[in-house]
This record gives sequence, C-alpha cells and structure tokens, in this order.
Amino acid sequence: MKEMNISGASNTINKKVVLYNPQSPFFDMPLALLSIGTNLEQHGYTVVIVDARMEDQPMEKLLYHAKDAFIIGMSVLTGAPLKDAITAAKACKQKYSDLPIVWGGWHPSLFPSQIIEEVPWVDISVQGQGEWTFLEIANCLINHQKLDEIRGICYRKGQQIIIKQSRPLENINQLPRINYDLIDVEKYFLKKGRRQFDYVASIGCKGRCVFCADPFVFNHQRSNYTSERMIAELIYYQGKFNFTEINFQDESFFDSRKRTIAFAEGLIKNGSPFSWTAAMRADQDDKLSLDDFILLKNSGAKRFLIGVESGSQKMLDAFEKDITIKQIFSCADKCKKAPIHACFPFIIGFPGETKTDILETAEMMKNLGAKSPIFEIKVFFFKPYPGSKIFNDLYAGHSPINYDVDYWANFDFNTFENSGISKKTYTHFTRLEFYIKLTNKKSSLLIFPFKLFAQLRCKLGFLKLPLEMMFYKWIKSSN
Ligand code: B12
Repeated sequence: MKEMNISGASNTINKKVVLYNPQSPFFDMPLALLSIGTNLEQHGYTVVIVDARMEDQPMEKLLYHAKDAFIIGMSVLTGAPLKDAITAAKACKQKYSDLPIVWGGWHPSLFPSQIIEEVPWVDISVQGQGEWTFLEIANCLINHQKLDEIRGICYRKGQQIIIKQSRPLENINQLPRINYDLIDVEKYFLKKGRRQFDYVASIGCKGRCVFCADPFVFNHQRSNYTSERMIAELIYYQGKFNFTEINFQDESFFDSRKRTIAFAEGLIKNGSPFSWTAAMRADQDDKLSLDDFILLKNSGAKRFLIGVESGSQKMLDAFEKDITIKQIFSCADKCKKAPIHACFPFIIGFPGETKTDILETAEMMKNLGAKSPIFEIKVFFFKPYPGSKIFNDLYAGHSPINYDVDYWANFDFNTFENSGISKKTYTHFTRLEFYIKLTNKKSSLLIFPFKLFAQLRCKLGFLKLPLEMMFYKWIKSSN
C-alpha cells in the first residue's frame, strides 16, 4: 500500500486544480464540481473542469491539464462513472505518479475505505459535502501540512487506512455564487437539445426512505438557499445564458412552503422568465393548497417528479416513506387542476412484495395514468442500492456476491438483471408503462387506433401478444 507523498505535489506554485467528471449517458451540468471549483477559485486557485461527456478525447484532455496541476479531483457515482473514474485515475497516476488524486461524490461517500483499499491510484476519498473538505485538502497540500486535522476524508498512512470523523453539513448560503464559466454552458444546451439550465438549491433530504442512500451520505441533514438568493442568482444567470427552462436537481425541492411561495412570487414579479421542473414529495402537497399550485404554475412550474414507488400502502410503510396513497392522489389532483405536468416513478420487485402488492401497484399506475394526459408513469426495477438501509438489512454479512469495487463499477441500476424479479413480471410492467403512455398521447389519425387498443388493454389488464405495440414501434422507428 503506497502512502501519498504530500511533498510530491510538485506543481504547487501553479495552484492549478483539475476537476474531472466521468462518463455517463446524460448531459446534466456537473454541479458538484462547479460548486467545489468556484469555492477554490475564490481562494486563489486556478480551476479547470474536464467533463468526459463533453469531450471527443477526454483522457487526452485530462492528461494535458494534469501536467501542470498540483491536485486532481474526480466526482464519482456508482456504476459507469465509477468505471471511467478508475481508468482516468490510473492514467493520471501512471503518467504523473506524484500527483495526488482525490475522489468525492456519492460512491466514495458510501465506500470510503473500500476505494482506498482497492483502487491504488486514489489517494484520498471524501465523504459527504465537498466544498470545504476539498479546499482544506488543497490548502494542506500547498502548505505541505498533514491531513490529520481534516474531517470527512479517508486516506493511507503507512500500512494503515485512516477514516476521519464525518463532517456536519455546512450552510450552503455561505458559498459563493457558482461560476458557470468554468464549463461551456452552450455545449451542454447543444448536447441536451434545449436551452435547459441545471441548478441545485439545496443539499440533503430529511426523508428516511429505506431504499435511498441519502440518509447514509448526509445523515438526514439538509441545507438550502434562501428564496432571495435563488431569485437573484437565477435572474442573473438567465440574463447571462439566455436559457428557457431550469432543471432543479434538488432531492426534494418543496421542503418549506414559505420558501417555495416566496420563490414563486419572486419569479412572477420578474415576469416568470423561464419554465422550471423539480422533484416533489407527495406529502409536501399537504402544505400547499390548490391556489399555491396555481401560483407555482404561474411562476413557470412545468413538470414535477413525484416518487410513488408502490401502490400498496403496506409497502410504502415498509419503506418508511412516510407518505400515504391518499396524499399521492391529492397531489395528482392539484397537478391536474393547476395544470402542471407530473411524472410518477414506480419501483417493482421490493423484498417482501407479494402478488397482491404488485397488483395494487399495477392498478395505481393505471389510475394515475388515466387521471390526466399530462401525467407520465415510469417503471423501475428494484436493485439493492449501496448504502441504503434496505441493502444493509438484506445483505449484512451473508451475501453470496462479492461487492468489491469491480462489482460496483459494473453495476447498472437500469437493467433488470440481478434485480430479483422474473422476466414475466419485467415484460408485463414494461408493456404496461408503454400502453399507459400511449393512452395519454395526443390524438392524431395515426395514433387514434393505437390509443383505442391501449385503453382497452389497460382496462382489461391483458398485455399478452402485443402485436400492435410492435407495429407501432416499427412505424416510429421507420419514420
Ligand atoms: C444530476 C444527477 C445525475 C447526473 C450526473 C451529474 C454529473 N455529476 O455529471 C446524471 C444524469 C448523469 C446522473 C446519473 C445517474 N444518477 Co444521479 N443524480 C443527480 C442528482 C439529481 C443531482 C446531483 C448533483 O449535481 N447534486 C448537487 C451537488 C452539489 O451535490 P452532490 O452531487 O451530492 O455533490 C456534493 C458531494 O457529493 C461532494 N462531491 C461530489 N463530487 C465530488 C468530487 C470531489 C473531488 C469532492 C471532494 C467532493 C464531491 O461534494 C458536492 C458538494 O458538496 C442526484 C441527487 C442529488 N440531488 O444530489 C442524483 C444521484 C447522485 N444519482 C443517483 C443515481 C442512482 C443515478 C443513476 C444510477 C440513475 C440511473 N438510474 O441511471 C445514474 C448513474 C450512473 C450512470 N449509469 O450514469 C443517486 C446516487 C447514486 C450513487 N450511488 O452514486 C442520486 C443521489 C439520486 C438518489 N437519491 O438516488 N445523475
């Protein structure tokens, strides 16, 4: 095990930091690196962000910038991004063996010591919020000091792996306004195919859902921007980047009614200059009246993502989701009346789920889908998620699988393999999702007969022999 040679960070005169965002299939702006990078800039560092998703030759670009950097930071999610981050860290270390490499983000927050044990190219893994921790690491390396005083990190020291005490969540209002010029914003608009700006107004979530890793990573703590800050920043960014919509990346945007309403009123005062989408917990609807929903709509609210997970109250209680089926329908009613588009994701295949629970879920999907053509139903298949309570309960100490770094690098949340559900259930629910979507499509001469079939199928629950589905997909693909 090789301990990092802190004095080996030979380019400290430059104060150049390179931040790397690994490969993944979507083009959301790298908000974590932007926030960490802006904070470093404010403290006199030069920051370069290399986003692998935006480059033709990302590794060449990373190595080019690494040459005169004194530290590299990488943001790592479980799955494909982890796989790419391993390759990138290895390439950097092989070329510049003394260059310290720091990983942060959700995967290193979940597996601090596993990374240091199993990925020899990584020197430090950071747990939880990164802005303050990374700055302290950078200062430490520049000044050739020891890492011992820094909270929320894990690293090698001789033969030992040191895991420091975790860092409580800091108030994000202390952070400077993000400098989006660290990335080429226009390039993201181009890749997305629309002028959609990414922004996050909070960190953490107070929910305790057993299938989510948030309680583990942020320990039920949460910090959010004030509504005044959000309005001032977004109006400034809109003037600068001329976007038409905002994609709020918050785990749960509507935590406080007061903040939500002040934000919406602020946007209306400024002429509702863009549309926006955000994630909502269905119980947050209790705090918001129909008039509030209409106000949100008038401020530009276009689409809410409302996690349902299951149509069985028994399962929702087992997930400790603290949400009732009644609240979900009440929330849907307000979206319909406002009107605001809504997407309702479901998850099939939870441990302990019975046939009755699955049938209740299918019914709920159909009922919600039929409520309004502006509603969308999404189906996912349960996979034990690293760091979640459900994962720990299921596999603590007696799993047949070796959950090493390699396993997590090849982990795919989106496939149904290893999800524990049968091919039959998988097929049934992907077809149901397809037919519900079709019933909500705008009518046209072409769509009309397909819609009729889809409505009938949803009503009867008969999804076998989907010939018209195949025909529809064939027409679409040949257009
Ligand atoms: C935007 C987003 C994405 C973007 C990626 C953004 C990017 N980096 O390029 C895209 C769309 C690509 C994405 C993909 C996926 N995502 Co996603 N995503 C998010 C989302 C909504 C926002 C992330 C964000 O920008 N947050 C704002 C920043 C400021 O917070 P942060 O990311 O936590 O960063 C802080 C710390 O983590 C840390 N940090 C982060 N990076 C670094 C780097 C260094 C060097 C340091 C020191 C610290 C550090 O410091 C930051 C500031 O304090 C989060 C939920 C959330 N609100 O966090 C889910 C989330 C991160 N995603 C998640 C999941 C499950 C996925 C997918 C698996 C979804 C799927 N079904 O495919 C895939 C991942 C893998 C794949 N195959 O590509 C999970 C976590 C998964 C995990 N264990 O890694 C989250 C938490 C959602 C959830 N609650 O389940 N995602």
